[in-house]
Amino acid sequence: MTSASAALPTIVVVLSRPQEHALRRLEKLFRVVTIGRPDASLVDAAVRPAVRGVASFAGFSAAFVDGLPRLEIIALFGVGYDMTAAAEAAMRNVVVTNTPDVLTEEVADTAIGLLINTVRELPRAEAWLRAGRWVRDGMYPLTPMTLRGRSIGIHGLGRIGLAIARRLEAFGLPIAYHNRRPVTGVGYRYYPTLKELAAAVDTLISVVPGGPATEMVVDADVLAALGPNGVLINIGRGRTVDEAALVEALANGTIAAAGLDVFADEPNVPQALLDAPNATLLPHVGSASEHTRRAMADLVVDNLAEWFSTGRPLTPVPETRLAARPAPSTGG
Ligand code: NAP
Ligand code: 8YV
Repeated sequence: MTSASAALPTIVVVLSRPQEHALRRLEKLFRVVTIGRPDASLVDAAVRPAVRGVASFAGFSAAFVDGLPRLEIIALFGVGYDMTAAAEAAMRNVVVTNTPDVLTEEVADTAIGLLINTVRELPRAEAWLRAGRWVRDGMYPLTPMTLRGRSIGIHGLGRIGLAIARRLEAFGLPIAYHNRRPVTGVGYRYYPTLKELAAAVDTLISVVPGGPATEMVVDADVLAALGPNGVLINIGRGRTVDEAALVEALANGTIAAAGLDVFADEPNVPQALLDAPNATLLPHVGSASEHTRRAMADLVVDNLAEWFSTGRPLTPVPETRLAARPAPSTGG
């Protein structure tokens, strides 16, 4: 360590996968210690008391916060922070930031692709071509489902839900939604319960945050309400859907098809879903372009930079919006 870098605030970078560009930026601004998972004991005991910030590409627990006594901020990679201890961090006056907005359009694009693939069976049609069946067996069969005439229900009309809705407006499809509260200034019909929304539409797109309030709320009742022409798209969090009920609904025709980007126990996908011909499955790639992942990583760095230069993080999560920066201290 040079004497110049010793004067910079110490931050820990928790990486689950390489983010070279963000790491290089962080190294210019901070004295960086890198660990592979959010476990404070992986930080040298002599360094732990000096750590003031964390850039986490892999979440964090309350024990992790407890293990870093001088911690001020954890900058998370990703907008969803359901698998983190944000509330516990807030109680310890530690700011938590996430990466909203910069991924909204990418995730909405992915949702539309997943919807079309699910309804028009495009991955299966391509597999037909690649397997030589176009030559051998002729045209791929006409798809029983179409987007034409469908009505859309958005479960979670937030940043991404709205971006999906705007795209589907251009497709000429009617849109309704369910949130805990109606959104002001939108013309889409609001349903106060998810079951009422599911009963009113035939295409349900779930994009709510994970957590206890949304755990398995897309259950057997909601799927039955969606009906035999029903399509479920989930691009929010896997645990929002009761996967066992979904498997049964796909097998017995309670709904027609599902398109899933997220699963309850990633990266493990239930065999019954892998075997279901009417399920279209993606490995959580909603935001996964180089462009958008770079923007997310930049926002992680920008949040830390702002905190340590102005005391005002750019995108704190609501739980920690009021956390305050301690009086400036010098060094370490
Ligand atoms: P957001 O702007 O906060 O929108 C979330 C929406 O969900 C809000 O409209 C909120 O409205 C609603 N909501 C929250 N809790 C609810 C509940 N219990 N019941 C019904 N509605 C509820 O968040 P966002 O930026 O759109 O992101 C949404 C989620 O998408 C993230 O949290 C993340 O889990 C997921 N995501 C997935 C990917 C991917 O790669 N697949 C990528 C990015 C994000 P009310 O508060 O009025 O209820
Ligand atoms: C990321 C996401 O895949 O932002 C989110 O909530 O689910 C995705 O953009 C993830 O957070 C980072 O691995």
